[in-house]
Amino acid sequence: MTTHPTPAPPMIPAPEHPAAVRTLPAIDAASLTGLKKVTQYYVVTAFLALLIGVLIGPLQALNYAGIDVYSFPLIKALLKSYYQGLSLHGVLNALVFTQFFISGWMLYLPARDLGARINLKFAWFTYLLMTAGLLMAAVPLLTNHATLLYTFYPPMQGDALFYIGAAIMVGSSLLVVGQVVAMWWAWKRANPGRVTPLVTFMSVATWMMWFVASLGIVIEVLGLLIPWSLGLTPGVDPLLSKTLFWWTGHAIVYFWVLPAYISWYAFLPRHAGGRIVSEPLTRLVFVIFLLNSVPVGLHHQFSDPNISNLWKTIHMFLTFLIAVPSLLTAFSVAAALEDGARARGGQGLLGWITKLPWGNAIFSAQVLAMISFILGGAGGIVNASASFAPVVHNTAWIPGHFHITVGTATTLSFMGIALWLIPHLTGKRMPSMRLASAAVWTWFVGMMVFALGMHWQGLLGVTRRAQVSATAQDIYQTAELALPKALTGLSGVILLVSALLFFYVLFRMLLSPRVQDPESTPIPYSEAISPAGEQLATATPLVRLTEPLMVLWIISLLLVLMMYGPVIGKLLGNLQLVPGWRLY
Ligand code: HEM
Ligand SMILES: [Cu+2]
Repeated sequence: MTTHPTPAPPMIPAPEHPAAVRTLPAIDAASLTGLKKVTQYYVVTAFLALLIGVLIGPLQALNYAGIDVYSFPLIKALLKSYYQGLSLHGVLNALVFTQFFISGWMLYLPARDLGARINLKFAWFTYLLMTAGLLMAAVPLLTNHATLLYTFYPPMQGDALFYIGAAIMVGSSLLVVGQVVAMWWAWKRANPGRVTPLVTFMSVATWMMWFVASLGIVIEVLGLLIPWSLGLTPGVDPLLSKTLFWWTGHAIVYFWVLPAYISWYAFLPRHAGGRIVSEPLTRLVFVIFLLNSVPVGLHHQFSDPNISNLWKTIHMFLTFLIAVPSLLTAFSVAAALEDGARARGGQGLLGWITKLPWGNAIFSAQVLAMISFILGGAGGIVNASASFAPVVHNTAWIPGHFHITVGTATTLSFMGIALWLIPHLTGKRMPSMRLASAAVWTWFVGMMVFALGMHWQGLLGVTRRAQVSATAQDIYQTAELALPKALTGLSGVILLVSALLFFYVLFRMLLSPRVQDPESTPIPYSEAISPAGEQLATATPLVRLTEPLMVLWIISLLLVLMMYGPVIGKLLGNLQLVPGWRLY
């Protein structure tokens, strides 16, 4: 039985999926409305950030097509330099959009899954604090006082306000971790012996992973960058900072994709009329991510001094290992879709694919996102290999890679999810499936063309983070670059059209009146072919092994300390403090 106080009528039915929790009372209508409102604020803030961030992208694509638009009066009035635009693009898209969307999404899902009545005041406080941090960091970004690119590597130095705002924004996400873990723990105590429902399990494991991952950047910003930018310390050690940055910086990519995995596993089968293949396997995948996502960051530092090759190699192998749960995901989700397609009469070895609901933008966005992720993941293995890394490191290949991972696997999934989530939160209706589909397919095509152009340019040695269109060096004018440059420029145009279509659909939906009961668009829970069951006593060993997330959380923290302790210890023993630079 539950410990929640004073249930108030009227009641909203609990989720209809088989693993739904029946011992908690249904969440009451007022709290549900409140929960939906705060989630909506997170999601809308996220998409506002994406809107601004994405509008800068095509300018950069034109740069890599050899076309310099940064001296145009309008653009000059808005952006002081290519690099200010690039800093805004990276921060708004990769850090702000993702974190806000995920905070709303992974607060809402477990609360609904468990039927828990959360502390709404705390949820609003967290949202407002996160937004305050964002606005603080935005001031120096917009005034060209923090043109540091989204990695803000020292000794490049920005205004203290940027680091303080970023710390508050990232720190607020840890409050969401606290709220969700506490919610789950209260449920555990109220339901001894029960198996955690799958969506909650995936959300809690992801938040736990993010907590361990975030420690690197939290230590970097609080311990090194803020005191340094305030002039309290004489200098900063760039290598130590960079190492702490990549402690978080690689794992953050799993913080970006796992929330999409939740949807691919739990909801995507439903859109296709299929079932989750195996809940126990899904739980295993998330546990591997919890344990193995973080101690891999040195694959970003193969060429850095004062870090031994032994540790670089260990991190490299751990990176290869973390490809395994993604492969498990690709096969499981494909099987779930095949299950749906065959139920709809699909036949043949591959013929079933034609029976999938490709015209449904909610579905196609997420499947195209997955396809993109398969290609991106393959490229990731190349990036992480010590032997290949020197070929692609810091070339256009790298942005080519992460636009088909975070820029498509995550972004396109969130776009697709928004198409049902916003009606579900607000009772508003999606205005046009055709326009939404057009947005989704053009995003996919645009990003595929972009990836082709950028990977190709990278292999030919074009550097990333360079205003190549404004340089006099004819190395960037050779004939062999003509085609990849043209492809990159073309992709920028396709993606601009796609973004305009998507945001048109999104804002028309948001600005329209409420026309239906929000709950008439349900959370698309899928059934499972092989469920985890409800009671631990009768569950399989795999389910029982994956249930104690608290213990696994501690193990994951210890693993990170083991894999980073000696590396950071050595750097601390040989500190090299240097003063800050402003290059902008
Ligand atoms: C309209 C779509 C987009 C286009 C045309 C685009 C284009 C580009 C280009 C050409 C670069 C490389 C710039 C350089 O290295 O000098 C870049 C960098 C980047 N983009 Fe995008 N992008 C788009 C959307 C996105 C999205 C959706 C995300 C993430 C959610 C994203 C995240 C990033 C990040 C993190 C960087 C690296 C910034 C840095 O190096 O500091 N982009 N983008
Ligand atoms: Cu990485």
